[in-house]
Amino acid sequence: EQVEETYVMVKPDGVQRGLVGEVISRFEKKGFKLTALKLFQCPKELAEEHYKDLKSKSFFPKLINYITSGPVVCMAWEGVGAVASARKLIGATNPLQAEPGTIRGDLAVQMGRNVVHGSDSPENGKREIGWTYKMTQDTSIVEVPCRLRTQ
Ligand code: YYY
Ligand code: MG
Repeated sequence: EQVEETYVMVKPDGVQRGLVGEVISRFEKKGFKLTALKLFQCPKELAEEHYKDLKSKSFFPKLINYITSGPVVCMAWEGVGAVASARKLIGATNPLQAEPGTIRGDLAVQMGRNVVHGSDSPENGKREIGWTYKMTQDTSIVEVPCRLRTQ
């Protein structure tokens, strides 16, 4: 096992439900190191790029709609075997099949509202972290408001 970085994103439902701290806490307690964090409204083009492998799926339009529906919290976590370990902490894609003790197993019921994303390979980890840096450095996109409504 080697030191890797993985991309973890609290999806809009997780942010709205106030689960950002819960997600961060689980990764901190596991022992990974937080190396980047950003509250970010994902533009449609980036969402489509992020999920491009799923483009042919019937749920793709809904997925893009969901992921762009509100601010997300983008993070990079570093550690030994961080990519696979993060996937274990997150749990199965379908929260009803995710084991208790995992984020999705404990905190979600719907596939289309499964709280969190985690990279599925070290290569994708690098790629996904890279997009966030690139997009957040693009001044035209930094202007996108991502302040949460309070009521
Ligand atoms: O990596 P992971 O998030 O666990 O699953 P993916 O197969 O990459 O799918 C991405 C995303 O798409 C998933 O988190 C929920 C959604 N989705 C869905 O709404 N319906 C499906 N049948 C499969 C995935
Ligand atoms: Mg995936």
